[in-house]
Amino acid sequence: MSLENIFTLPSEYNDLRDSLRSLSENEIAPFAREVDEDHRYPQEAHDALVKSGLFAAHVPSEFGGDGADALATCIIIEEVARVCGASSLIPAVNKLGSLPLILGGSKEQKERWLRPLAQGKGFSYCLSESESGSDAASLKTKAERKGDSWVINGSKKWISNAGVSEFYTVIAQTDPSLGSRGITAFIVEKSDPGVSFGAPEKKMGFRGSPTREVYFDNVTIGDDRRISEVGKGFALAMDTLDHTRITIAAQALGLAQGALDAAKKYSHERKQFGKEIFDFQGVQFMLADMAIAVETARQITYAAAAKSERGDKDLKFFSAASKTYATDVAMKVTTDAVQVLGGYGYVSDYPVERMMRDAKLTQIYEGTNQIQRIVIARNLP
Ligand code: COS
Repeated sequence: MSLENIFTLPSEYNDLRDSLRSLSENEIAPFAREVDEDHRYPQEAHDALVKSGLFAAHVPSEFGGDGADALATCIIIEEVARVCGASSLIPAVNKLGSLPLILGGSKEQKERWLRPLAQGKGFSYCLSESESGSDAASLKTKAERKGDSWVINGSKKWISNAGVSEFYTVIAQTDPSLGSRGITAFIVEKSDPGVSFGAPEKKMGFRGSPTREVYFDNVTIGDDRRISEVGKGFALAMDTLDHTRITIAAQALGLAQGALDAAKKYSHERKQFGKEIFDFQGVQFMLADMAIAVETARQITYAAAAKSERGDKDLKFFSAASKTYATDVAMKVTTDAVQVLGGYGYVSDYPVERMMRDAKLTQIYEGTNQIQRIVIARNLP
């Protein structure tokens, strides 16, 4: 037996991290505060990611993407989140929106929507509704078969990057009498007649990423837009989340790492009682606990990503566990980073209060951490 390369990333992942680190610091970080304060989409990050082929790096190379595996995609999201949470939602949402197509679509359908995605046309995921959040199978948006077409009516809520994205995976009820077995997945385009968007939500964090309702008013599409078997859309939506909840773990990990880095730097700059505050054991213990938590979150997130790529049997457990653990870590570490910076942590001159506000959402979206614990309990090792 050899331990060579066990618990050590192969060098290509470290190289990817290095290039993302410099892209994020040079082209994304300078706008992070502004997009948060102005509640505006991070177009600079969008353009930088498209230019470097990382807008939707998970798209297989046969469809014009980078063919990044699940771990590489996590590292991309983590590194962008380390400087700007809202920008990291670009690659994360693009994977979430398009994974049902990758898992369930035909070759022609993939050709049709993945290629433009890789080139910069975003892809959002429409599952939640105003009355259907944790109980996802209770969704009411209807798709009715009319001859060769489907007619969609209803609305979806909390849709990340709505209005910016060109394409939308819509999970709709096709036979209400069948419950979760009467749900089907479709692709709707922004330009389809009958599609419209609500006003952007006024959010605590992730303010650079627009969250809006999406309305469907007699949106009539062909059967070539259906990407699941009729009645298999709920299983496809859940299968998707088993893979993408790991990207939220990666995003949380990036936020936590960014906050830890800022707190460590500040602790050496700030002097009180005649010395750096780093020299006080009270601060050292906080930084040590933050670093333990971040590194532990990284290990489970990367392990989960490898399981996603391989389709391991224990993916459901690892996916939900990594999401729960890393997002709870992000909340604690970003809050502690604010504490280390004191008054300076509480104002927007430093990024840690923004990271703390962003971290809160990671415990809520793609399934609350309470729902994750249900999934974990149902899939105990
Ligand atoms: N992969 C594939 N199929 C799955 C699945 C998964 N991970 N989870 C459930 N299914 C299937 C089940 O096999 C079952 O199919 P059959 O009826 O054919 O046996 C069906 O879906 C219903 O499953 P279940 O009864 O477990 O569904 P529940 O209504 O109890 O819901 C939870 C399960 C709570 C886990 C689900 O509703 C959920 O994840 N909720 C949170 C939603 C969410 O994350 N929202 C965030 C919005 S996306 S940003």
